Amino acid sequence: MIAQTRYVRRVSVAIEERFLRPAVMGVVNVTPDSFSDGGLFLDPEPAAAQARRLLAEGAALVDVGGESTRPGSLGVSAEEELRRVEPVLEALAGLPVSIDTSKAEVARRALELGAVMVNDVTALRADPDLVGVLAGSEAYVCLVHMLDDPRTMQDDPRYDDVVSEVVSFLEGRLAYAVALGIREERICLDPGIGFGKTVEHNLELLARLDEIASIGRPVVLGASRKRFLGRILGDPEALAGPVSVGVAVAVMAYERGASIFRVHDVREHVEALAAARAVERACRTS
Ligand code: HH2
Repeated sequence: MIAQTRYVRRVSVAIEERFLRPAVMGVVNVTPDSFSDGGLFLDPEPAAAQARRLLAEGAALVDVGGESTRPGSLGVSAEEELRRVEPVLEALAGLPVSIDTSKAEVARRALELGAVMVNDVTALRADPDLVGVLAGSEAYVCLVHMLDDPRTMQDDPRYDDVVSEVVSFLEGRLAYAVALGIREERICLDPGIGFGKTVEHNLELLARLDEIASIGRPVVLGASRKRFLGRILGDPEALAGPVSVGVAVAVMAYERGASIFRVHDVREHVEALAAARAVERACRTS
């Protein structure tokens, strides 16, 4: 008989049924160096408290990460990542948690501890063992577009047509994941705002987000607090962006078909997206 791993279970509905559009995913970075909240939630207690706060503010799930992927970052070992996230995941048992990791070992442990989603910014390219862990589980999976890796991704990123290149990348990673046993209905896709993109690339992806949605899987958007939001306002040195601009971008992305919004400021996004949804419904009925 084939041995059953402990995390084979739980989430049998399609991701779009479990996380109704628009769904907000709250960010909890258990890191010393994340670009906007690094060091704030490094200890398990404040991290778990922040996750509970974000869920109380209306997040459908929280994304817990133990490794920064900001431009230029070098990454950490699986041991260090686990040391950071394990106690937080233990404290959040029973709550809807996503693990932001590219490592099979971290994902495996997170799923054992109850995580329902694995959010991999490398779209299953960094660790060849991750796809097997996911195929053997019922976890949801987020596949993200990134040019190169965090160390080099912002070194003069170039595309002929950023949107069609991101679309064909995501279609390719979706096909790979499905071919290796991850059910399509469990997968969502993310154009990777800021992952190897200039301000203009990010804006074009947002303007033409409907083309990403046309792939047919729920689209995740992670624009929250990213530096391009500050640069839109004319500050060429901005390292992070204001909440107001992030909320505006999220609403525009919703109108173009985005489903899940990965954000640090949950209440503001939940409220703005509720308004966007009400207007969308009014359009349909008028
Ligand atoms: N962005 C970051 C991390 N994970 N996951 C998805 N699906 N989409 C994103 O855009 C995304 C992501 C980077 O933001 P943050 O976690 O706030 O910073 P850091 O990587 O410095 O921890």
